[in-house]
Amino acid sequence: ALQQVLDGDLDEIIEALRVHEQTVLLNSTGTASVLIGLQFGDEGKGKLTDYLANRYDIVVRYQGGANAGHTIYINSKKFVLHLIPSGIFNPKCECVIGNGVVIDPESLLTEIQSLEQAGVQIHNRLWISSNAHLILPYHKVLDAATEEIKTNQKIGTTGRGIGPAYVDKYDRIGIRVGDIAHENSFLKKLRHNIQQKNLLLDKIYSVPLIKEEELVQRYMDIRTQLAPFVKNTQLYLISQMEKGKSVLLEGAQGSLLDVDHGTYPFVTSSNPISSGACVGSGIPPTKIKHVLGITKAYVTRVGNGVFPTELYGEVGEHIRLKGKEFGATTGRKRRTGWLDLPALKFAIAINGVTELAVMKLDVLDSLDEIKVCTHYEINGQPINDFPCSQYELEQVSPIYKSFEGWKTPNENARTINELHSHAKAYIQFLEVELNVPITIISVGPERNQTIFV
Ligand code: 2SA
Ligand code: MG
Repeated sequence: ALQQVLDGDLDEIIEALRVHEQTVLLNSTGTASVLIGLQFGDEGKGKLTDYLANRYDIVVRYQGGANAGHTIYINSKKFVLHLIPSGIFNPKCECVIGNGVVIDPESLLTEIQSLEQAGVQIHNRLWISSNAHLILPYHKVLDAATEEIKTNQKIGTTGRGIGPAYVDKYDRIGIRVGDIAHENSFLKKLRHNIQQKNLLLDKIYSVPLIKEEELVQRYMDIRTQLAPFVKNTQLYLISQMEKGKSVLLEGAQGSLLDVDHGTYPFVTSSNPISSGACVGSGIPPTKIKHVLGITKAYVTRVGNGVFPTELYGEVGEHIRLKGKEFGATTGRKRRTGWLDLPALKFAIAINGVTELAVMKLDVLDSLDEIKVCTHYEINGQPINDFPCSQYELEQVSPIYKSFEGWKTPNENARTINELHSHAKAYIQFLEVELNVPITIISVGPERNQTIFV
């Protein structure tokens, strides 16, 4: 079979890959798949996780926290999830918030409540890792205060306390979800941390302090509300997989925001990439059979940091409005730009992507011209690799290939052949350039506006 592939032309190779990967996706018994954003977040992970969840038994979040905003439309009703995995709308799916996530319990309880009000069953379907760290109110105060004192390089965080909570985790002073089970030691840790943080807030940042008694009282109540959800999810996941259950690991943010591999320092404080899924869930790498990479048909970025293909004029604004490109957590305007193949190839490589989904193709529907950055140049010299350093990335000039727009709505297309021929040519160009089969194309926010190639 390999020889056949080697002897074949590109189309046949892509076809062979596609058939192989779809088999993996459908036969995921006892294995795990990772669904991961290949850009700066907001690629459409929420929509696809919801769409694919009916093929899996368990959906897991493995990093990040309530900075994420996963938007899902079901029958024109919009839901935004921040912590709860996007499998929650599929009643037969269980959902797990893994050990790698930092959990703001107040935000989680609000989310649980609003889903329950919408008729979604949460109890006995949602499990939270006892090893996940808590985000406490002082982390949010510190998030804002550390941004405030940065004079030139503000990251543009979501203010959800993500960075400071991970700092405490790696400083080994964090409080974990499992700690709530032991009242006395929990309260001792909590009081100690509040007092330490208040020293910082007072002496370094000169901002209002955390009210210790008020916070402790609030958390006495939160403790009891969280308790029913807490589990050793690491072992639970492994044992469920041994019984043949399949798992979908849902990334948050995106590969270029990864703290190790992204556009540091303008990144988040976790590892969204596929290998982070193992660390953040306890699932061993040998169980991951499938990595679905998600890209939009263009690029957005919210927060600061380099963005080589950014659009500043009318076209950028058009994409923002048509694509509803506003932060799902903070409401901030997302920056918009043309698809960037060097960045995408890099993300595909570090994630080991086995198949690709292209989202929001419909957003480009009314443009006269569509551009794709095929490579970069620095001082007129082409460069092949996506630069690691922020400094070098700031020097690159994107070189574009231009496509004639299709100027026809594609939102009703349900097969690739129902796409306008120019839109189909755009997808085929990407598939060949990226050398990964494109198996999903999204042409609108609703579940049914999805083409399975
Ligand atoms: P943080 O808060 O410490 O994680 O911020 C660090 C950087 O990571 C970016 N970041 C995000 N980028 C895109 N989408 C995210 N979620 C929300 C959304 C964002 C929002 O879905 O729209 O509502 O603003 C997300 N979360 C973190 C962040 O912008 C910083 O650049
Ligand atoms: Mg989002």
